[in-house]
Amino acid sequence: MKRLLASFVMTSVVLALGARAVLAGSVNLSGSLTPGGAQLPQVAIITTPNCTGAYTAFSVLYAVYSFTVDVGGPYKFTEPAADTALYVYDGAFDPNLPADNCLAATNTNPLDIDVTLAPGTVYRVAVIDDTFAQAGLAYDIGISGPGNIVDCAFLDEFADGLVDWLVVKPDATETAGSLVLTPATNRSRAEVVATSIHPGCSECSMSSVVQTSGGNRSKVWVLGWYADKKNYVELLLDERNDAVVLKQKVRGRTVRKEKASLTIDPSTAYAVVMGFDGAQISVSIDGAPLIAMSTTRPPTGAPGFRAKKATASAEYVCVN
Ligand SMILES: [Ca+2]
Ligand SMILES: [Ca+2]
Ligand SMILES: [Ca+2]
Repeated sequence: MKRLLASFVMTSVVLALGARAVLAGSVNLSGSLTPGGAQLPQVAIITTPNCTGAYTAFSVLYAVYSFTVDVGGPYKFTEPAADTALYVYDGAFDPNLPADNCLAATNTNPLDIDVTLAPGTVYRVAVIDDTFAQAGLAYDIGISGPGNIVDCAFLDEFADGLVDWLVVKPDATETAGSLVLTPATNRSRAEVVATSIHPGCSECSMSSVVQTSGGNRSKVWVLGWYADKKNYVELLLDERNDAVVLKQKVRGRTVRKEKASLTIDPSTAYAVVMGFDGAQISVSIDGAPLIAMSTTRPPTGAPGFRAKKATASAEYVCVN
């Protein structure tokens, strides 16, 4: 079969990602493009290492994944098949306009390209069947780099101005693309959890980029595995004391607790990744492993945030 003149992305079927290590600096996104599956109506032309901005009018099978990183730097993208092409997007991906937001692209097989990424952005990677035949193929996208990579089975970029998370305590808004928590009074907590739209998970990871206004007695928490008010995991970001404290709550009791020192500055973004691998709850901030807390009680639930005597904001939440 001939290859397309340009190359590109594949598609869809974002199911069944294999088992992955928690907080790993690499991830593999594997699957199959199958005739009858999702297609791009046109192909963004590639001159490795990027899109040219032009298109070829030809429908191709594709798959696309969203992911985040917690450390800035070069990340390697590989794909071993003979007839694939790959695109990396900085932000949103529009299947109808697959050259928009194209950050990097390659159709030189086997695919192997380095792309500079940073925390705070949700990236997409797309793969296409780069043949005229469109008979489908199996793909295995490898991504590796200096930070933790979380591909987003669940993603909220807080972009639509509507808070559809469960508001446990007001106030929560989506402002300028961020979730913002503003406790109503100096004594109260603002708290939101994703239980309204997330089914919960156990052996999973969550990534977010958060900041706190800080100040005396300020407390901001990233919540994980939130099942209900008595069963969850909380990570306290204590700006004043420059520490993080991880606790697991079961039936309202703290059953596990670990603390680590970390300089936390007000109004500064921190990339937080928490994961549970079946034995340990791990916490990494800006790519640095801070806590690995063993537990015999597997937590299950959804992500969330809480703030007290501080305004807190989160740029996104990505869970897998
Ligand atoms: Ca956002
Ligand atoms: Ca929203
Ligand atoms: Ca501080």
